[in-house]
Amino acid sequence: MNKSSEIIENPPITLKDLGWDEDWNFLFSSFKGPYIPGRVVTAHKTRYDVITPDGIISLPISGAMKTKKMIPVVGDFVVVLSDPDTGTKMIVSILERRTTISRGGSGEHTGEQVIAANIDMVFIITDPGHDFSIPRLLRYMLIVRASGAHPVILLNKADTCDDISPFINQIQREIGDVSVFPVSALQSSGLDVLKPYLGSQKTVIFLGSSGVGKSTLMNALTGSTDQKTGEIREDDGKGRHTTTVRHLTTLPSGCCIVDTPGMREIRVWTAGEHLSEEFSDIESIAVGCKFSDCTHQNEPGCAVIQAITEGTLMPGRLEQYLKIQKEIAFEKDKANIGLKRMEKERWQGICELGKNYREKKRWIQNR
Ligand SMILES: Nc1nc2c(ncn2[C@@H]2O[C@H](COP(=O)(O)OP(=O)(O)OP(=O)(O)O)[C@@H](O)[C@H]2O)c(=O)[nH]1
Ligand SMILES: [Mg+2]
Ligand SMILES: [Zn+2]
Repeated sequence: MNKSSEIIENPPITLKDLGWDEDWNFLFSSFKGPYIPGRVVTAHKTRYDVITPDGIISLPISGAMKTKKMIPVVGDFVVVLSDPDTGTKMIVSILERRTTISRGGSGEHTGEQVIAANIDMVFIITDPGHDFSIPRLLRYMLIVRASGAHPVILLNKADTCDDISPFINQIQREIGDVSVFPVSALQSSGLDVLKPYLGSQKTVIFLGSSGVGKSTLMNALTGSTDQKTGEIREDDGKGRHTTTVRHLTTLPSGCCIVDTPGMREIRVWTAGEHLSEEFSDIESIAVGCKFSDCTHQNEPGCAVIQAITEGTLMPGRLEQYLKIQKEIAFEKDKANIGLKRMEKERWQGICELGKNYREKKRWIQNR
């Protein structure tokens, strides 16, 4: 066995089971040579578990990809170099993504952080306990809207609550255009309504805080205990998360599902148009504001403030809108600062090269 790859298992899963279709085939056909297609099922730090026609293989990425910062994520369809002469196996390219689930970078990281690719449907999972928060759900909704995937909200742990309907009503009232289903992953109840979303060749991802029951739901749907759930917890110093890596698995229906670790911080990474879409109620009222650049905070003739005074718009809704708007502007600034810093570092690098060259030249002349 060569050092660059290692066959993990040989599953009876084909790429077609994972959503490989004519369009992917077309994109792949431009790669001529000893290449095979694959789909990333788990992305580790520097290696990727990829399903290929040869089975699941743990692979590194090529040096060129590293240089271009072309980093695969779970769900990516990739091009794998599989050279029978040298035994080399590595990922050499990523096929153009149809959708990307992204968020703003957390902490030191700036810009877009891609969580997963080629996702059709997102199950945003919450519970009727301490996790329940409309602002949090709104953030997830924005992430999904910007991704091109379709959102569904699941209120898990319905068994822990005598009456779940007030929670559903509140989501429908304050978030609007999205399907909401109460389920109990632990008791495997309410799951039948999810079947239409779990069709063959579709990919679904679970998003939600740690402990809401994403992995329990994954196990309930797959009928396995493959995903570790709440009882076993790994303390990473920043919080306790049971799932630590994003992982794609398949259902007998042919649907792919991706379990993710709970998100600590949900920074929105989106263009303004998705904010307008999510808050279309405010945007349509704002058409009546006196000033076209009204910030709906203290301007005269503001139709939004008037709607709040008249009770046709909830103040909390405007508060959320303004908060997320500010956050998106901040993320953009942060990304711009990051770009400027990169540019500065690049110039520093070039200057450094120049300095080395001049020193070398001087040394040769003085010899
Ligand atoms: N009562 C009840 N408990 C549940 C339900 N679903 C999950 N749990 C429990 O909630 C705890 C957390 O479940 P997990 O599935 O590990 O949660 P998770 O969202 O995967 O968490 P992370 O991997 O940390 O992001 C476990 O103790 C589960 O047994 C449910 O429907 N009802
Ligand atoms: Mg989990
Ligand atoms: Zn206004």
